[in-house]
Amino acid sequence: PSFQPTHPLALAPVTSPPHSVDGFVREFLRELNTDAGVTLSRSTVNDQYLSLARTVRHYLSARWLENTRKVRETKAKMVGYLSAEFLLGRQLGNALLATDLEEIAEKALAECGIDIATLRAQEVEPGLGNGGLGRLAACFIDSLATMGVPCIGYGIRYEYGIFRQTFVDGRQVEQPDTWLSLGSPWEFPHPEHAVQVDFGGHTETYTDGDGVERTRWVPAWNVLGMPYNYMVPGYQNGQVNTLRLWSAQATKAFDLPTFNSGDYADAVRAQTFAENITKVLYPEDSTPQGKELRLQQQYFFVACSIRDFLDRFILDGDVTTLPERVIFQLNDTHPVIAVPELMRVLVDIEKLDWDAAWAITKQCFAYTCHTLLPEALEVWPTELLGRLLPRHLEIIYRINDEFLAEVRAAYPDDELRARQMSIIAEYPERSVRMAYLATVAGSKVNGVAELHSQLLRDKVLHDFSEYWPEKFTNVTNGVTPRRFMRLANPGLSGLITETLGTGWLTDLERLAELEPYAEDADFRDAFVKIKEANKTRLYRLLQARDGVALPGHHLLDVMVKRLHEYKRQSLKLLHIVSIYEQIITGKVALDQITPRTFVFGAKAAPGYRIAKETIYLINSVAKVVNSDPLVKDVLKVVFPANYNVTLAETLIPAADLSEQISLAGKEASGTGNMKFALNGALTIGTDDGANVEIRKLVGDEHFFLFGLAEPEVAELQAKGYHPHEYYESDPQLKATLDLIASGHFSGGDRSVFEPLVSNLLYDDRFMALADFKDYAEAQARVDAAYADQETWARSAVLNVARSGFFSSDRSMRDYIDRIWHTQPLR
Ligand code: B1N
Repeated sequence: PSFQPTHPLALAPVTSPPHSVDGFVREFLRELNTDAGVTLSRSTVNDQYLSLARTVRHYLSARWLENTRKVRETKAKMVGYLSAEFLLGRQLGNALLATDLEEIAEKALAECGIDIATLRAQEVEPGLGNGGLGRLAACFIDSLATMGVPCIGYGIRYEYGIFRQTFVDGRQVEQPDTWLSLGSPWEFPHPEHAVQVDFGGHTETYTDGDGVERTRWVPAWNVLGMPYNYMVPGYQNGQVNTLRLWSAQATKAFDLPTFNSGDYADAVRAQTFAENITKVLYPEDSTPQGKELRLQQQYFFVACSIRDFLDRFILDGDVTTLPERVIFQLNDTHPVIAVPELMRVLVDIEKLDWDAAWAITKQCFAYTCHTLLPEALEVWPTELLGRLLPRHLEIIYRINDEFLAEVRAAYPDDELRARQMSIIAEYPERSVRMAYLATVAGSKVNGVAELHSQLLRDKVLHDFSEYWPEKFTNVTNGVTPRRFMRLANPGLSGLITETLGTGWLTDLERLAELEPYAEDADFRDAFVKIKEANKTRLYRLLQARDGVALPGHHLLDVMVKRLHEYKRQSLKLLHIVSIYEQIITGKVALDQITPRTFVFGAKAAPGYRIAKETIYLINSVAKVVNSDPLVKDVLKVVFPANYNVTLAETLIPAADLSEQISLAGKEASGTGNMKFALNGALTIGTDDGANVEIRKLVGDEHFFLFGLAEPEVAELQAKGYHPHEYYESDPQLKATLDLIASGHFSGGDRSVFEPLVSNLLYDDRFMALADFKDYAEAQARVDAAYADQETWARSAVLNVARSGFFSSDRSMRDYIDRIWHTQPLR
């Protein structure tokens, strides 16, 4: 739209409100009065929070509008980060930090008689992700904004994010996450940019005006994609990028016929049907269920996103310029249906010929794989995909035919190889292997840590890496130091700034300059005091939130991550039960025990039986241990419900010991491991994922390594793994498992944990028993190290000093150099 304003204010550029306490107060009260429609004296905490959020937002708007304009005008190449999950965490603190308004806002609110901490606590975090994958997306967009690189994140605005976990008698009970119910001040709906998305129906061929044979899709139904924009502010640099999340609504075309036929109830049902698509986040982490609604979600958001990008950034309509304007990064296989979608748009709608369209498409995508677990690699039955997206299935078949022709030409007489590499699997049912489709289409394929990328090349995508060695690369994950250091750990951040000056938060390798201070007793002292204060802060929170009281002087041993067998929470639990068993049987004296508090945080996918039983076992052990007077001074086990980003921000800075104990070769990277190291916890871990790189950087003496290495795991698997043999040959392991089986933690009922114990004894897919002894020995080394507080503090400081590599800014630089080839604005 173009029109000519005449008022001088309308002609001037948009400006920010004054950066002063008075300016802020004025802006805040105006929000409260005109938007919330209340006076200060009558306002609720929620009114105040919403108004504060909107006030902070005002300070970002001008730069946001300016950035978007500049990207359009300069035709800068953008990153289009396509992700089904963005686990953002609370927005207020980050927005205040980005705008450098923390002090001003605090003072301004104090002058209004409001404690800003109360308002901060009012925010419900948008839990639009499951775990590491979704949080990684959030860290990446933070880093890109901070580096001034134009990026648009595209995802789904789930009405219900990851479920709220509660415990009822020790068992997980899921509650809906109603994050939108008190208002969502950070989002801007843009109904004028809504996009129609089609589904179902059939395809037909026709001859166009030029006599060319073409295909068109005749869909059966459609929904409307409603975009909601979120600001993604860079750290104090004036850059604001956009995150655009899509919400599904009924289209008029969809419900009007029913409505007109007089069946009002059915018309409303139609609306509900459409809205179902973005109703809820699938709560499986790493093991997605092949549900039709999930495929609908995936297609829905990528179809909206591609249409949106073309409409808003390819203003001259010349789609052949697309590779100069965007690189779409596929965050795992969840958005991979974008590949046939772009082909459909280019061939069927833009009327490009197939080869030209394919040449463009191949340049526009790159693929990140986040797993190695075979059950986590998404496949869609062709029956389902063809029913929902008939044209896309045809396109996938053609991509596959042409690809296999290439493979057969490159490897004549090797039909087995061609079949192995086919995008279409024939068994157990004909289906589309989304990871193969992404690999064929992507300009690059990357894993998320050195070891993971190596295993991708050697195993999961072996034939592909042989065929296209240059396509494969690694980008080790990272985390944003703004949220996970500066916001989560203001104490440590203050000490670092006092010591190094400013600048390290956007140049995290500068933490290396802390190295000499590991030898400085005053510095270590300050460091230890901060750790203690962080523990106190955590214990206050857990007291208020979960009603648990914890002793101050224990070693704080933390395992927080999704509950999954491969991550081996059960191994941690065996260690705890083993210590407890040794105490109650008198094998060790109490004064030999290092007092420890064990913290678990973990959600289990609602349908994951063993995971839920493990939660119940942890809570059952906690109950017995915590109420046993014999061990009350040395052992505490706590499992606060509903671990999320907000809790992580208080928990991680308090930890002494970080548990990263997955079976080697199973955890693609891990990112919690990095957050702990950066906050001065020492790691006990296997040689897995990014642990390998953490250990290499911090040094063996400052890392507690244990367990089988990946090649040993493969070897043991090949020769046959018999967990029962470990049980028989290790008396302490036997005593530990026997105590659980005896009913000691289940009021004498031996049947309760029988399935879990049997699973460990006779199956143990992730070899917890094989690693138990070595784990216990490594824990003994932890105790010994902790006994010397000076040495421990030195190691903790060195962990911080040597972990600068794990900033997501560095990950972004790697993506830019190796994959995206984009530039910062200006
Ligand atoms: O992605 C993280 C890694 O640090 C973790 O090691 C990895 O486990 C995690 C299906 C996933 N891989 N796959 C998923 C999530 C949801 C879903 O529906 C799979 N998450 C990971 C970041 O690279």
